[in-house]
This record gives sequence, structure tokens and C-alpha cells, in this order.
Amino acid sequence: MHSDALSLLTGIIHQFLLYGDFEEVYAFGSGHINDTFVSRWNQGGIKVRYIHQRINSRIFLRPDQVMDNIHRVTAHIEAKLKTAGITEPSRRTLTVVPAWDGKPWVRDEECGWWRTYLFIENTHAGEFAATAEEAALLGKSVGCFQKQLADLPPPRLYESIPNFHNMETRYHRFYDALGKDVLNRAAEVKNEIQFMEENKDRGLLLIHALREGHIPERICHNDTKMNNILIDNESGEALCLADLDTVMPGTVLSDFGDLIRTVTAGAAEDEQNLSRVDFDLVFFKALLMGYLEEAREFLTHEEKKLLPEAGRSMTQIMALRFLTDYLEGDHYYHILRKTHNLDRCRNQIALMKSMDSKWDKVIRICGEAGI
Ligand code: ADP
Ligand code: GN1
Ligand code: MG
Repeated sequence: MHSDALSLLTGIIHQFLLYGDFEEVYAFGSGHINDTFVSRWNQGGIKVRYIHQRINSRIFLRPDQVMDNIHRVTAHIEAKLKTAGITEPSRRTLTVVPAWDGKPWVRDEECGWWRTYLFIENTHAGEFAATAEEAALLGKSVGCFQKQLADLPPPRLYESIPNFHNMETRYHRFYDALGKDVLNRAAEVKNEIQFMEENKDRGLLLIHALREGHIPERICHNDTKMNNILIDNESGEALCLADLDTVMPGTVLSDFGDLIRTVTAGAAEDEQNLSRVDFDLVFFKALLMGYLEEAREFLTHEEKKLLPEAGRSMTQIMALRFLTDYLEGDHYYHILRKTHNLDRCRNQIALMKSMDSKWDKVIRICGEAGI
């Protein structure tokens, strides 16, 4: 890290309510949105780590509202875990560490917004599931998170990104990018554009169901890709949902869908060798059963009917978002190569095609699960 950046970062970190001897700080994780760092401290002979993040305020226009949501949600879950006598609550939900002035953030001179969490030790987060048991535990963790938040007292959470999972507005933005075609990239992505056109109507099913009141609005995570779920290194249990920036009202189908998208793919979302992208039915079934263990009791009939569609739909929304970002000039997602967003789009389309080739079996599995 450049020495100016390091001293800025060290200065920020020391404004949080942390005790002990500061030892080091380094970049961490592979998230697309925020800048994430870890610091290590010696507290009376014990090494303790913290997560520090600069919230991406280009994307989250009201970081104060994001932190308000996160504070309410984590406090609610923590209280529930404690009341139920669950062990190690601080490993089962994020814990916000306030600044010395009592605020849940620190602002830097360039108007960046920083926050700090306890580091949840002895966990890992993967890009796709390794075993069916893992898939089931991931499904269960998301069902559990949604259940924990079902009785969050009012007021309604802020919408940290309005229309985040609204396929209709995502299509509008795509057409806008296509119309402007600022980098003359449209000609090169004709097949992908055509695929998006052909799948538009089916992709709108979820947002129409929500808007017309066929499925209810509920509090959901909205970013349940696998690498946002911390898995215990020893037990393999999916312990904690991280990355809470997008916790807000929406449909729980987005959460289940994003799990399907990432857990069952057999490859990372930017894998370029598309023959590795293969929708895994065994993982799908495990994920579904794990999720239903928690969610069966609160899902409506209509939500259950849409569960299989949710995976296809979330994969489609990501294909569309990656393609739009590629057309707009790669302003949203961190990229490591020129065609990174296009590679991601092609990968997601390959996953949709793989799902389609096995759709009859998806429907059979859902029937056997009683949904
Ligand atoms: P982004 O919004 O950029 O994706 P995340 O909040 O997801 O950032 O953080 C990046 C990664 O850091 C996550 O994918 C997760 O693996 C890890 N992580 C986040 N919070 C914690 C935490 N409190 N303890 C341990 N690891 C964490
Ligand atoms: C982003 O923040 P991260 O990397 O966990 C994105 C999600 C996408 C995901 C695709 C706020 O998630 O919506 O599904 O990339 N988050 C935001 O990998 O846009
Ligand atoms: Mg993340």
C-alpha cells in the first residue's frame, strides 16, 4: 500500500473505539463494491482483528441510512440470539464498532465514510459450494436470517439502493446504455443483447408478482452470493451473513435466487471456461431443502411456486447488470481485465442455459419437496 494511503487508513482506524497496540493493516476480501481492510491489534497479549470498510458512496448515496439499517438489523439479531441462549452471538451476526465520538462511522477528508466490524475469526467464504451438505447449510442460514428479521419493529428500513432488484428498471438502464454505446461495444455483444431481449418477459415475472401484491414485501439481505456468507472452518456451519449494505425491503425470492446463482454454478461468476459452468441439481436440491427447513413455515403458496424461477431470474439480472456495466464503460464493478464484465455476463448466460437444459428436473425436485 502507498505510504500516504497507509497513513490515511491508520489515522481513520485510530478514530474507532479500539483498545490495545496497533500492529498492522492490510487489504482484504474480493468484494466488488467497498474497500475492505483488516487491522490487527495486541490486546493484553491476545491478537484481535477488525474489519474496516470504506463504504462506496458512489453507489450508496446515503451511507448514514445504510448504517442506520445495519445498526437496527444487527442489534435485533443479536438480541434474539442472546434471548435464545445461542452460543457465540458475536460470530453469528456482524457487530458494528463505533467511533470514539459514538457515531457508527468515521468520515475522511475526501468525504469517504468508514465503518468497523468485529472480525469473525475461523471462518471462510467461498465462490461456489464444495459439497451438498454445505449447500444445505447455506440455504438454512439465509432462511434463518429472513426469519430473524420478520419481526423487526417499524419504521420500514431505508432503501439503500432504490429499485435494486427491479428487473424492469434494470432493462431501462440497459437500453439506455445500449442507445448511448459510449465505447462502441454494442456490435461486439450482439448475441448477448439478443439473449437479453429473448428472456425479458420471463425475467419480469418476479417484479410483477411483487408489484401486483401476489407476493409480499419482506426484509431481505439482497446480496446472498456465497462469498458474503461466513462458514465456520471447523463445523462447516454457515454462521453469519456479512455484507449488510443492501438489507432492505424486497422479496425473499431475491435472496434464495442469489444463493442458487452462486452455490450451484460449479464455477466462479467470472470463470471464462464456460464448460465449467454447470448447474448442479444435487446442490440445488440440498439448498432448497436447507432453505425450506427455516422458510417453509413463513413462505406463502405463491412465493413457494416462484422459488425455482428465482434462481434463473437473479442470474438474469446479474447477466444484465454486467452487460450494462460493460456497455457503460465499467464504472460499477471492480474489473481486473478489459473484458471482465463481459466475461461475467457470458458466464451468467451460460448458467441460465445450463438451468434451462435441466428445467424439467428442477420442477420435479420442487414437486418432491412439496412446493
Ligand atoms: P463488498 O461489499 O465489497 O462485497 P463485503 O462486506 O462483502 O464487501 O466484504 C468483503 C469480504 O470480506 C466478504 O466477502 C467476506 O468474505 C469478508 N468479511 C466481511 N465482513 C467480515 C467480518 N466481519 N469478518 C470476517 N470476514 C468478513
Ligand atoms: C456485488 O458487494 P458484493 O461484491 O458482495 C453487488 C451484488 C452482485 C454481486 C455480484 C451493492 O456484491 O448485487 O450480486 O456484486 N452488490 C451491489 O458478484 O451492487
Ligand atoms: Mg460482498
